Amino acid sequence: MSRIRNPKFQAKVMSATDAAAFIKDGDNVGVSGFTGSGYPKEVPGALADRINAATAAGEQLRVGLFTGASTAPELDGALGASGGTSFRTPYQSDPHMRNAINKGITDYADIHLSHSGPQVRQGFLGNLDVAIVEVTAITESGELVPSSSVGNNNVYIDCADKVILEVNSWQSEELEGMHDIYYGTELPPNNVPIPIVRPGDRIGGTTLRVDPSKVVAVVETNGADRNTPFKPLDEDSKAIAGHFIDFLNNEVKQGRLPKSLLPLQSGVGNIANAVLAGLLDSDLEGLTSFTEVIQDGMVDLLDSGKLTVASATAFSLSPEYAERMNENAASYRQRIVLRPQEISNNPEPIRRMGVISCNGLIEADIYGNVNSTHIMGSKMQNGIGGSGDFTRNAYISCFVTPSVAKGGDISCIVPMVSHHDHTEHDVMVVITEQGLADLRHLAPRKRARLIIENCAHPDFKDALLDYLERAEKTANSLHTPHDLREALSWHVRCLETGSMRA
Ligand code: 0RQ
Repeated sequence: MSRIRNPKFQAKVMSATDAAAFIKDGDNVGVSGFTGSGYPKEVPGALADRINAATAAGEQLRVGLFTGASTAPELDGALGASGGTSFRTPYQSDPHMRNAINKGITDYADIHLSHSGPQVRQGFLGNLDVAIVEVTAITESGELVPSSSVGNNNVYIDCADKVILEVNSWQSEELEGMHDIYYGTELPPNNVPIPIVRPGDRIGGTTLRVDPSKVVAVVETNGADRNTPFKPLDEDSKAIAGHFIDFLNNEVKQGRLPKSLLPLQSGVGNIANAVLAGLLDSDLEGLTSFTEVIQDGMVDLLDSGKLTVASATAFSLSPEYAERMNENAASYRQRIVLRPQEISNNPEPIRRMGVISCNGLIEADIYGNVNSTHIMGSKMQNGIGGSGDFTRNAYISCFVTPSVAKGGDISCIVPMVSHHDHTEHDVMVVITEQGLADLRHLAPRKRARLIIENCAHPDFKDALLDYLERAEKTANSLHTPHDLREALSWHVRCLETGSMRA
């Protein structure tokens, strides 16, 4: 049976090339897609072809690109390489898009994921001209069954002047029923509390609504999500996971956390996945998750029964696990809820339910400030993503990282971070393969000694301690002593020599 079950939508089926022709120079385009899942597979490539042809003919065709989060080579890759993206928001991680941002070709506004939808709705980012959204199916009554991510799709479909739908038959039809699409949010002053009390609560319907008169094109596709395999667990990521789990067990022992913990949030990437694998080997049970992405480790936890329910906005799976999800979606949809990102990442339920957050970082400083986004102060890596939504509002906020990067030339613990994403006020626990620093209740100088002692790599420990002791002698205060002439000298040295080593 066709995935397009409504005749009005059937009549709008056309090629990706014809659909892309609806996009004009200067348009803002809101697309589906979150951590490599649920992004449109064909229209963005057709748009990139048009941009390349326009450039070759000496004409201009450039668009502003809004997504849920990171996408894939067919979308951020193709549009980033074309140079036709004048503006990009929020999180991205594609090498071509990153390059366009760092070369100044693309303006990048690195907005918190929970803010991105509401800011479009509020008109802070200008008019949204076109939405391109992947769906699993269109129902008889013209509603949209979402695919492997929800992201900002509800907002983009509601706000855009024109809507292009990609109906992807690679996505399992049994995803229908997994989503919880809540239309109860209003703009201030009319907004109301979000009635989620437990991570698995369902507060909306299972489909997205669309005004059919705005739908200008429907494109049929059959392409897999990005689905990159995770790296095998190495000794460092196992050690990081071990420290994190010891910490959680101790919190339970001290009576600060219940035995089933509190809802867990886990960031993207290999280390976050390793932490989830560590939970699988632990004695912890009855766990829940209120997070933004479901990765392989979380699927294993669901399969084992240790995790009872997971709330997120998207999948980020390896090819093997994506296949498993597609085959067993009917079973997983009892235990997985996919929500719009303005809900999955919303500070209000995160704070109220007491989420335990765990995210990666680029560098942390001795006082516990964290840089998640910039290499050596200026160069954008990916973006803040949801790390701010969760960290700032978590019951216990944790960060995980290897203690060194680039073969040991760079210390991930530095005197002063070269860019601030999460301040010392928000960061409670820092974990490297060396150990864990619990910063709660500590004043800055005590934090510094603990981070250096427990988290820094042995090759950089003495130099960090030496910096701290000299700063204590020369600074204008003993509260957070810094030597401002030297605070960023490690980064300067690295830019000049390729290494932070003295
Ligand atoms: O470089 O790619 O050239 O090898 O940064 O680092 O160690 O592979 O770690 O993939 O977990 O990413 C913070 C970027 C960590 C990620 C960050 C280099 C390192 C490597 C990647 P290469 P790793 P990860 C929910 C939460 C922000 C968003 C977030 C991130 C590359 O976790 O984007 O948390 N976080 N969202 O070599 C120079 C340093 C470095 C460094 C690492 N100190 N200096 N380079 N690298 N440390 C999910 C979403 O929001 C969607």
